[in-house]
Amino acid sequence: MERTPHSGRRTVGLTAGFAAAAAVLCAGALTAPAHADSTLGQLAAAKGLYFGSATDNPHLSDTAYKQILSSEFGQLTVGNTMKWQYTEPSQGRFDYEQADAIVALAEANGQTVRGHTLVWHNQLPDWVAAVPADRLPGVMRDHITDEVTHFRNRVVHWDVVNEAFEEDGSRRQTVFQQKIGNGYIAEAFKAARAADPNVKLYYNDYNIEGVGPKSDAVYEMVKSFKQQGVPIDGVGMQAHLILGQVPATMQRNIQRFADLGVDVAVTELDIRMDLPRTEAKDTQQAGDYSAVVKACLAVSRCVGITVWDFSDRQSWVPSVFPGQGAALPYDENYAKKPAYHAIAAALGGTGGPSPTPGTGTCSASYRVTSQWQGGFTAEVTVRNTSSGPLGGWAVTWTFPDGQRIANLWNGEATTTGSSVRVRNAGYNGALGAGASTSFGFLGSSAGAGRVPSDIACDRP
Ligand code: 9MR
Repeated sequence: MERTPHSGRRTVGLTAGFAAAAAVLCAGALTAPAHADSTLGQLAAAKGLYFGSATDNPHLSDTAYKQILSSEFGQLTVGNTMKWQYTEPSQGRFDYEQADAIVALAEANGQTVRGHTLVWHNQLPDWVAAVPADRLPGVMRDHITDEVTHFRNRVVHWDVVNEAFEEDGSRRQTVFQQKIGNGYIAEAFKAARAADPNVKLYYNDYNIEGVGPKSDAVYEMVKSFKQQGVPIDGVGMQAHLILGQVPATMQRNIQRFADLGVDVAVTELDIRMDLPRTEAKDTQQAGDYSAVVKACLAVSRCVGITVWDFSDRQSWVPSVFPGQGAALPYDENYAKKPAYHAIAAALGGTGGPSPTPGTGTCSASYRVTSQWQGGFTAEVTVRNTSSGPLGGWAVTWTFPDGQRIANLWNGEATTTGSSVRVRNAGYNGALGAGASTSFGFLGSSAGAGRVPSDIACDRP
């Protein structure tokens, strides 16, 4: 598809890509192995879009987390601390300290920032609901003006209004809807434009990824904004998706918004599953992530994709949907999951094993992650202990207490009696100097049994 110099993807994507590449070059000089695989941010930038992650202030004290956040992504979204509750906790008292910390980190890393979010019914301080109807438009405008002005030239997109529609396409009865009426969304966009003529202004919502009553309603709103000259530049499709349920109409839906003359961004992507993870679910999830990336890539005005944090350790999903989770491309221990490799492959990366076997050496460590009557889960971390590349690995051990593997992910197991040999999967064999990956399994036995004493790692 033809990409014009005026398309949103070209403008935003190249800026992000350039910056991300520069950041990685700097990091590379200090720590990265010479032949490190391209990051998701770099792969996306090469295709003219960004690939980013949401983050939140408390996570940044975890160094392993921060290292991946800083190196892998071309864009960050401030997951919480740009919301009204944090930025104007009482009327006229503005506080950007926490959001500034994330923006400063992004700037230091050469990452762009999406601003999220100015007007939303959630995480709204109580005082706003108490403002009389005739004063609420002014209060809303003041909030937008102050925040957009504060972050002028530091964020590339603003989610101006978030989640204003119900599933049936009617307006959500928020305090803004009830006290200001239908016009509040247009008023919010006008205030944001007045405060920053350059930032891209987005309407953002969930369950608008496919064609349906809710996305139809957003479509009609965008169409009428365009007709009336209300300043809108983009639509954010959050994409909090369920395993196996990427809407078949996603690409067509992105395209119809693009055809109205706005950009589209996938703003909060995660794909949740019923726990526990299994190899089959991981494979399905990898295919689902790939489908989303391909739908975006197919439309030139789809400017980028953001995951709603990158690791299952920080995901919002388990706390809101009990029994569900494992929604992100990295696991709780920051190992890349099949979803990660599928995203990389969809973005044009190799997504497979290194073509050279490598000369490195490796180590393996075995850890029981949970246990119950009759079963357990364990995780084995494989590390390239040499200063050269490792093209593949095989881990062996003997179960001391009659344990059996019921289901194993991120590797291929062969067992003979109590002897086990696990080879890398197609996508996690190549490890740069010092890098690590992990595989896991569900085992059966009375309890977890003892940890094997003869665990060893070698090239296959
Ligand atoms: O990830 C955010 C979580 O930490 C907050 O507790 C939650 C409060 O509603 O908001 C989460 O982020 C939401 C985002 O701002 C808007 N779309 C849905 C996201 C997940 O709930």
